[in-house]
Amino acid sequence: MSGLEVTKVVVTPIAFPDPPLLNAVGVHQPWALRAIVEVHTGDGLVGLGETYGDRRHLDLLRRAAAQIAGLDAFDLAGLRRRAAHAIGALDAGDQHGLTGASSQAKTLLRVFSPFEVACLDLQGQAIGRPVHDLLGGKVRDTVPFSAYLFYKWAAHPGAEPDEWGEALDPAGVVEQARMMITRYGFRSIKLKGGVFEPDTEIEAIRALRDAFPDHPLRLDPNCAWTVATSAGVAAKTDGLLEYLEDPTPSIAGMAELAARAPMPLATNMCVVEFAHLPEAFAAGAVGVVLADHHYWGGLRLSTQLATICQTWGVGVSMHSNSHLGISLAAMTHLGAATPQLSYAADTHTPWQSGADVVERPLSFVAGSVTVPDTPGLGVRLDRDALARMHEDYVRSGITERDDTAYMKSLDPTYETRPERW
Ligand code: GKR
Ligand code: MG
Repeated sequence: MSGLEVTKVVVTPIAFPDPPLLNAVGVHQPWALRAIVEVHTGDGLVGLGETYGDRRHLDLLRRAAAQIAGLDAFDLAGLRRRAAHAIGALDAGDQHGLTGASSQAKTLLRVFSPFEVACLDLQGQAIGRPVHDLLGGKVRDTVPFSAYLFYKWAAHPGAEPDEWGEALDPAGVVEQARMMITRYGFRSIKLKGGVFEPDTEIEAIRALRDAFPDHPLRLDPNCAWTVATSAGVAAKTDGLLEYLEDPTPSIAGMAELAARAPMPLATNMCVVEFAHLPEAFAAGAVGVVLADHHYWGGLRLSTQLATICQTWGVGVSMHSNSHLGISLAAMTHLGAATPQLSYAADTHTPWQSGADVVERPLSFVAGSVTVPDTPGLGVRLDRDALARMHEDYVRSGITERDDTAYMKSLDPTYETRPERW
């Protein structure tokens, strides 16, 4: 298809306001970073991708972007070869400490992903079909998402309280859940833990169960607990959780725990690339893998991951980080075309208070996003918003997500370590 030759690729780092959400490694900074990828073709089509905005990742994105002009947007194998050539042996590392170990293979898939999504967006636009058709067709018309709760302060120090207020105890967590469910209609609830000692977080889970008897619940302390502590939490939350997410680090630790835990263990930290699957599945370490196309190598490889999970009797859910509407659209197409998705997907969308880089972001009705049937991803770039958010990126002076450094700047005594409890 002659018109689908890539003529230009633009990578734009952006920043948008983020509330003080607490987690096992600190607190979200006042600005969250993303990078927006535009892939342009000769006949004026623009394909979109969205990914992390951290400096080293951005550098690799730019190296890859420089190699893509001239490529046919249908040639995803060529795209991967060019991305691999562009980044060579470089490894972007994992500065966040929340999405598992890094490796060169994972770095390549993370760099490839937004370009793959943008090329699928282009392919869909060119043939007049939605991206989910390119992934094998949709198996559902709506994709369910979960209410993603965080312990949080009322405001960043020195700022006015945000609309969500403070959530530092069970009552605050329940109130946050109530607001989120009233606004968005979510039917599953996830609490980000690893902030307070485990019994305090179990109290919050019990309070959520009392307040929402029919909503499936999840707790995710991002590896803040030892195997022994995790086993204690698993016993105390028996019957309360649909899954316990990343209670403890490593495949071996999760396998030891899984043998005793009454509920499935889920992960976006110990199984984060294809090379981890054989050991983890053979050891029975995890019952649910959280797919995330941003680092599993895009939408097509994520559907393959789901098929492998199914072969091993492992469930599939979806992980998220702070993100905007291009990612939400990509997650929705992936969710639509992944029969194995057996849980509501995570999303940080409610925390972004309506900020977006797309003109009409997809929205939630009764906790789900209706799958778009328009060509491509079904979202268009809002160029004024992109320019504004890029200025915010420059003005913020933030070039890396670093929840720990921000927390330490506010509380010099703060320490973080895996298996803190
Ligand atoms: O936004 O603080 C956060 C989350 O903790 C995020 O960074 C994690 O990667 O949502 C993620 C998770 O499920 O671990
Ligand atoms: Mg997680």
